[in-house]
Amino acid sequence: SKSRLSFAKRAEQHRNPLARHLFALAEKKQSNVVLSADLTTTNDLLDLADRLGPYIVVLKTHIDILSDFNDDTIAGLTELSKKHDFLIFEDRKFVDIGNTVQKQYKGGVLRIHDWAHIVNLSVLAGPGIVHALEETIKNGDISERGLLILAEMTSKGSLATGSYTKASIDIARMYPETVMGWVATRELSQFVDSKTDDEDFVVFTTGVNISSQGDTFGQQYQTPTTAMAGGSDFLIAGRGIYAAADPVAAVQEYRKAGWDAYKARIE
Ligand code: 5BU
Repeated sequence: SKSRLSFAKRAEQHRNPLARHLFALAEKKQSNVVLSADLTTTNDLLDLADRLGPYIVVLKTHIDILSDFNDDTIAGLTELSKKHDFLIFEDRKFVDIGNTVQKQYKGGVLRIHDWAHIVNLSVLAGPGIVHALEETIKNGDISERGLLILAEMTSKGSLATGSYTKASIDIARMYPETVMGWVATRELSQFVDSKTDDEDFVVFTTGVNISSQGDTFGQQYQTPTTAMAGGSDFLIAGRGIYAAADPVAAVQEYRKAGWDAYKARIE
């Protein structure tokens, strides 16, 4: 496992350029916060991204929840990602056969591949989905694009456990050039073969909230501190930050909690 190494070291050693960029950004901004910016108008989304951009390393979007998605949405996000130096992660959760997913990733009105550095997917339908997305990435002329596999989910009763989680990791390891890591609640070291120690899959953890245990639809939270102690690398938080009375104060609190916990675990 690489969780005891510093992000600086992991940036130096990583084979994937997007992972290197991410680790370097985290060191530079002293933050491992991914803001889940689940707002539903372009104005609200861009306003939040502009105010909180300095404190985060990745902005996670659900682009299909916007009521007024248009070209300015993407122009605005792209401009803010450069202004504040954060990556964009579209939480699209691709799940179909490879041929369909390629079209959903490249085309449609959303043209996700054009603007999202990171997207995620489920391996419910087997490895073909990763093959298809990887082909789009490799054939495209945009260099920094990466995939995350949904190895676990945070909601109560999730079926992404046990052999499903293990299969997610096995498939990730088939595509190390484009799969930069997975979304999981913890390190999953029981599934990762420690013999192959040039591997360094990045762990993104959703369901992070300092002041709540969950919601009425089965969301289950842990804190930044427990997530980092469990082997997470990047903390994804939504309502805990954007729905706080003062989102700027909240993001600073999550950033400090995440960074302190990161510092405490490295060698
Ligand atoms: P919250 O407001 O911090 O609960 O938002 C969590 C976000 O992470 C939201 O955008 C979900 O769609 C997303 N999510 C999740 O909550 N749990 C998961 O297992 C995965 C994504 Br994968």
